[in-house]
Amino acid sequence: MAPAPGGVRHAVTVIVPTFNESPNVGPLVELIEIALAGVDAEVLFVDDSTDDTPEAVARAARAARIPVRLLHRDEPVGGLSGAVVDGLVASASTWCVVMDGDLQHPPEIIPALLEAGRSSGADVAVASRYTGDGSSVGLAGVVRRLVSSVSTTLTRAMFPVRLADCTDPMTGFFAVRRDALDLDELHPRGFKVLLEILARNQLTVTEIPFVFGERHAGESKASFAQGFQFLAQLTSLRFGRMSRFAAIGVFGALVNLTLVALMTGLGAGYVAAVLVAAETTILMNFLLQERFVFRDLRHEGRSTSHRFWQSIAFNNVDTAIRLPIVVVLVATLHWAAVLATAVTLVVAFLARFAFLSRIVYRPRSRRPVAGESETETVAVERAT
Ligand SMILES: Nc1nc2c(ncn2[C@@H]2O[C@H](COP(=O)(O)OP(=O)(O)OP(=O)(O)O)[C@@H](O)[C@H]2O)c(=O)[nH]1
Ligand SMILES: [Mg+2]
Repeated sequence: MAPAPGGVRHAVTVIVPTFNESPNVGPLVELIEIALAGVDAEVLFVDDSTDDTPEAVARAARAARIPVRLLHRDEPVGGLSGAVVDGLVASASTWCVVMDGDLQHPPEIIPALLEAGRSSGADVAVASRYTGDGSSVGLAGVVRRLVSSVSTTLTRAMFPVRLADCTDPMTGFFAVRRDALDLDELHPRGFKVLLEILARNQLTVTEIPFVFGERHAGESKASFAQGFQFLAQLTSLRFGRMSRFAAIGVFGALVNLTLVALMTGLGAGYVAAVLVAAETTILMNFLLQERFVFRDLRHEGRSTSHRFWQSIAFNNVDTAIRLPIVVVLVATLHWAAVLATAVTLVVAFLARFAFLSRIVYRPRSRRPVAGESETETVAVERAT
């Protein structure tokens, strides 16, 4: 992964994702500077703000002795998580510390966090609200604290191995050994970047407790939408593409049967109804899988019309093969028609998923993720 153009290799980069945190930037930089006195460190703000946060960062950079950089993203891909990953890409340091920009994460414990990582030899040192003396007291309201602890328990239950040593996979405060990460593997979205990192990489974890404080100034960006995004992230991390593909397959099968029932009910011929229903479902499934299953791979593979005709051809061949097999299973082996249909559908489902993943949506070449961020970083370097 390429370091930021002109970026200097430090021992530590403190990555701070910011969205409209203007009043918090100055106080935060002052506290980080005190905490990291004598350490070869830089602060990197990865900013998607629409307010004057970039100016606040420029002011703080002039006042500080510690190097302060700004990576402002005009196109904020992946929200908070995307910002953190872009920060990791733009850092050349051995250790990256990730923390919020609103002072809910106390900068004074950064040295202890780094020391925990270094002395244990772990890849990630997590500042946890749920170990030892840690606490989430700064989360506004009982409901948010409850949601946080319930979703943490649920998440750990879903990843019993990868999260075995991490009591707080939802924290936004951690230090990571930059070389231990495969950034190309991450699909950053939403708020939970540590979960994405730990679920997709085989990493060793150590923890220290911390008290999640109250927001210093500015407004919270936490919302219901993020709650849904979190559930989508969790499902996707745990069950992957295949579960979304299966959901669309089941939905398609229901639409198919409903259409057959409707058309034959209205007096259409059986064969015509089956054919119209099959073609409609094939078309609908293509549109749904483009949007919900293979969205991230669309631009890396072949053209839309190529994908369309490959999918249509495959599904029609699939239908043409499946029907005679059902007839054979029923007529010669005396299987029930429903069982024979179900078995061929399951086999066809697995074959179709393999075909789509391996052929239709196969990337033509591995795109270097660093490319995008390098452009953005250049813009930033000018801004600071
Ligand atoms: N770059 C970037 N930063 C973001 C985005 N959304 C939130 N942030 C930053 O991520 C950090 C965490 O967001 P907060 O709104 O404080 O979320 P929270 O701490 O769960 O919520 P509060 O307890 O209400 O503060 C802050 O520094 C935000 O400015 C985003 O879309 N892009
Ligand atoms: Mg906050």
